[in-house]
Formats: sequence, C-alpha cells, structure tokens
Amino acid sequence: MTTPGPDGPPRGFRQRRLPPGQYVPRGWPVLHYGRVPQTDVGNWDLRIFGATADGGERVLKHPELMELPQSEVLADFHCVTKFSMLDNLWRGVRALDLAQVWPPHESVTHVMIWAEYGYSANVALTDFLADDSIFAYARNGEELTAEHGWPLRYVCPHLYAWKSAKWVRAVEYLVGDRRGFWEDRGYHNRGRAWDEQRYSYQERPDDGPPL
Ligand SMILES: Nc1nc2c(c(=O)[nH]1)N[C@H]1C(S)=C(S)[C@@H](COP(=O)(O)O)O[C@H]1N2
Ligand SMILES: [Mo]
Repeated sequence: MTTPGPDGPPRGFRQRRLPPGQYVPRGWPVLHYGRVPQTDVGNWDLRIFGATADGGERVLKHPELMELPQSEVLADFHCVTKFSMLDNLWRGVRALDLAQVWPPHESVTHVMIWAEYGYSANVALTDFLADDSIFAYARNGEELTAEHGWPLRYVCPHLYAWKSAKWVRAVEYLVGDRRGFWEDRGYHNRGRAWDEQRYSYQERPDDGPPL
C-alpha cells in the first residue's frame, strides 16, 4: 500500500494504489450468483476434507471455529467486474492458522473453497497460506451481513474477489489443481489482480488444468 506523505496523499494516490483497470465505487456492492442463504449457526459447520495430513476429515461447529486464533487483515478487495474496495479490515481466522491445526498432506498443491449451493473457488496452496488469506466474519468492526457472506466468507485479497467465496462451508485439500465455479466458466484459473489475470483465455499452459 502507498503511504500518504506528511501533507496527505500525493496526487494520483487513488489511481496508483489500484490494480490496472479498477475503480472505487460509492458504497459496497453486493455481488454473487444465486440466492443469499439463510444460515442458522446452530446447524452450521465447516468441513475440512480431501488430502489432509492424517487422511481424516474434520467438521468444526461454529464455537470451535471461534476458538481458533483470531486475526485481522487490512487489505483492498478487487472484483473482476472492476470495482475495488479499499482498506477493508477483515477479522477472522487466517487460513494459515486453520492449516496449522488441520494441516494438508505434504502432496497438496491447491485448495478448493466450497460454499453454500455448491459455489466453489480454487486457490494455489501458496495463495491459501499467504499472510492476507483469511476466513472472515467481520469487516471494519462490524459483523458481516448475510448478503456479504455471514457467518463466514473466505478472503484472499491479492486474487480477484470471485475467489473470496461467501458462505463458506468446506475446505478441500487437493493433490492437483481443479477448477472452481468461475474458473470453469471463463475466469482465469489463478486470478491475480495485480497481474490482471481476468479471463481464462489469458492463461498460459501452466496457469491451470486444460479447459
Ligand atoms: N458463495 C459465493 N461467493 C461469492 C460469489 C458468489 O457468487 N457466491 N461471488 C464472488 C464475487 S464475483 C465477488 S466480486 C464477491 C463480492 O463480495 P461482496 O458481495 O461482499 O461485495 O463475492 C464473491 N464471493
Ligand atoms: Mo466479482
């Protein structure tokens, strides 16, 4: 992030801190495919499955999730449809902390984030374990609303926001890459915002599994 000078931000500050092609809208848009689920946290759980280190599967109820180390991540958020939200203070459980308690097998290369209604997004293990990768339940001191992903959404700010799945229900450790919902429907498999990896036609052979 650019640091403001002693007299405030230099000219063009807004422009220069945004990845190419992005703009800052008024307000926080709500964007997703399908309906907003109604969640009863009493019946909610988060499943960790696939290639776990010990081969087992874990199901965490909401209180168990809240017992994990809590963190905050300050980051911008970039949608591929070009809006960016600046300075979001996400609060939740970092993916790294989750992976420390329920580690992936050493052969794991990617992670699939699963959400309600079968929405999914794949991320490379290196992106999943990055410092800014967090399972969030609050933003800027306020609990997320249902339309923004409550009770739990994933956020990986350096990747386009379709990877930041709302209403997360499971984490699947993968021993090879597999495309998620949008990665299968025209968006870039990796989706790094600063490299403007928007569409699958931009992919090079090593960016993802063949379409
Ligand atoms: N479960 C789910 N999560 C999702 C989506 C979706 O369709 N379903 N859309 C993604 C897209 S494209 C964006 S830009 C962000 C938008 O998050 P917001 O509505 O909180 O701004 O959610 C992401 N997470
Ligand atoms: Mo998006």
